[in-house]
Amino acid sequence: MKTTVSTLAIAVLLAGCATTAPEKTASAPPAAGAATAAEADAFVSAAEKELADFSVFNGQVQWVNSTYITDDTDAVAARVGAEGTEMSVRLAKGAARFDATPGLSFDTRRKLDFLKQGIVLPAPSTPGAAAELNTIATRLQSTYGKGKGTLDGKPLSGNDLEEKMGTVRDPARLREMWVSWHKVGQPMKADYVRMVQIANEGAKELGFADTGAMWRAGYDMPADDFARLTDKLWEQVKPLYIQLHCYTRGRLNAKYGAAVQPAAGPIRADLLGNMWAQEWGNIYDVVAPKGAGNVGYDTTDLLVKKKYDPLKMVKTGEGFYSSLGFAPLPETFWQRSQITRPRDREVVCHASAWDLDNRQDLRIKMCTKVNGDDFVTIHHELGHNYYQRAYNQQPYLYLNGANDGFHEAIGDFIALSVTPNYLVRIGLLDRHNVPAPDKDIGLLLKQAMDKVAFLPFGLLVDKWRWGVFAGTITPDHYNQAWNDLRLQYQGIVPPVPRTEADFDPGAKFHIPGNTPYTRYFLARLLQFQFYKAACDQAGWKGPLHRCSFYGNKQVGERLNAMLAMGASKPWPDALQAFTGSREMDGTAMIAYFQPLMTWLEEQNRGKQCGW
Ligand code: X8Z
Ligand code: ZN
Repeated sequence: MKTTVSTLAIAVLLAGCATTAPEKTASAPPAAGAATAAEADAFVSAAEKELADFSVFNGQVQWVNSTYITDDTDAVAARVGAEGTEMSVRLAKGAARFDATPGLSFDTRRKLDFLKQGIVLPAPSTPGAAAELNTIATRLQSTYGKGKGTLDGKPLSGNDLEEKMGTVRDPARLREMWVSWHKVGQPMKADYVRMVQIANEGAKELGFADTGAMWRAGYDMPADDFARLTDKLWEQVKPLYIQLHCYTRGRLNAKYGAAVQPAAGPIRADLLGNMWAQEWGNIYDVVAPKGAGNVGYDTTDLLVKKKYDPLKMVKTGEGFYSSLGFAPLPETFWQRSQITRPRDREVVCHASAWDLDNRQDLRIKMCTKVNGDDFVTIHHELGHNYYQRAYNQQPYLYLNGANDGFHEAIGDFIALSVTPNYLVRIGLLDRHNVPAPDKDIGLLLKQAMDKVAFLPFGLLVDKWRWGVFAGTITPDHYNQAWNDLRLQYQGIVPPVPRTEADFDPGAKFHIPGNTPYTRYFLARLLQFQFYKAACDQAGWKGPLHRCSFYGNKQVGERLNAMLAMGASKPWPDALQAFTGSREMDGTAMIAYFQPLMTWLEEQNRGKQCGW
């Protein structure tokens, strides 16, 4: 199985590729006599077979655990997970035997690198280590899945709280939800500390400085260069974020008053319409300027008015991909997916996309609500599924995205095409209600509240984890370091004081779920690169944000060519195949938002921006 949000990302190979060796040579057992290229080929094909067989059963087990959390399914998931960890560590060490083997083919070299680098949580060979690691990782994820908070003193699931954070506007009630939900992290702390210890021992045995270094190794470049690249990309788009932050802070100050949101300094984290302040589109009504800001429709309202249910939302998402020429989703998708939250059992609600048989047993797992956020998330998850199916003819170790950022970007790139004119075409919006060109700033602002606001969050989650794995962030400072990064990059502060008894990172799915997060930062930039390329291919001449390539079969064909490559080539080759460029960068995103940037600078003139 390959899940894109790996439910239990332990034995699952990281998306990504590498032609470069890890920083240190893996400390594999000394080769008895030089290993030959023919032996390497045989080793790789046996490894692919073993992993493929295991992945199907593992996928079934993890699926059952995520869609029916009990002590028993936790135990089963942890046991199979441990088997997977032991298998992948054994194969990683086996692969290192061929480090000095001359004459390896491109594919064998690449696959050996994947085997050595692609373990999210490695364990050392100490007896019992893999079992302990997987017991902890399963418990962390299930603790998150079962988490509850309150609103008006009444218990609510994490999924319900997530939605309410987008609609409630009373600061006291927002604070209640934020504070009560963040308690979910507290019992995770000790487990997290131990998990980091074990995984690091495992990473060291495989020749890496720590687990974070292993995560950074999967991008077809030296790990240090990759870390520097992410910083460079952030510097490129940061001015846009600073302007958006400045403007949003001013509007929140006007709405709530200085006692709740001061006019200067950081923004209070619970006022931004999202539990993690990671996307702010839900408070568009608070920041919309008079006139240009009145775009005349709201996706949630349209879905509700047209009586969409979650199934119809997914069918609509499928319809977009079909319009590009992709085959319909298989019947089993509809039979086996979890589209809504089951009412009588605990599940992991955080959305994910699955491919259970590495061929066509595609599924999504969501607790879909009828709102604009989940409409975008559906396109996002389906992007994973169509990617998985497009590369299903590749050998096992290439069943992955060009890098993990590509996998996260496909569905979002499709969703950028959900423009007012597209909504008219599918009958959601009345054609008289298409916003006129003088509403462009409003449309761009709405989009920026989600897309631009996310950038610093997308970067800092792994800044924290890289620090934790490297030991520069120690357990007695876990929470402080998290909130320091939130302040430094996002310019936000928690609504109440925090201490080391809190474990706020644990209240964000990907931390207890052990899903690397830099992928989402990369995807934010890549999706605009893909979108601009598709619009160019479609011959679009108007403002970029009004372009929809819905129904364009040429775009679909060219997209399919990139997706079908899977991880078989270094990611610059895949990027070039679709966009003509070999660089990930922020230029397309900046071009998309250029009119908004100019407008924000005008609005913020004379203000002290930053915090
Ligand atoms: O986790 C996700 C997807 C599943 S891969 C729903 N996303 C990140 C998040 O929710 O934090 C998509 C955007 C960022
Ligand atoms: Zn995703």
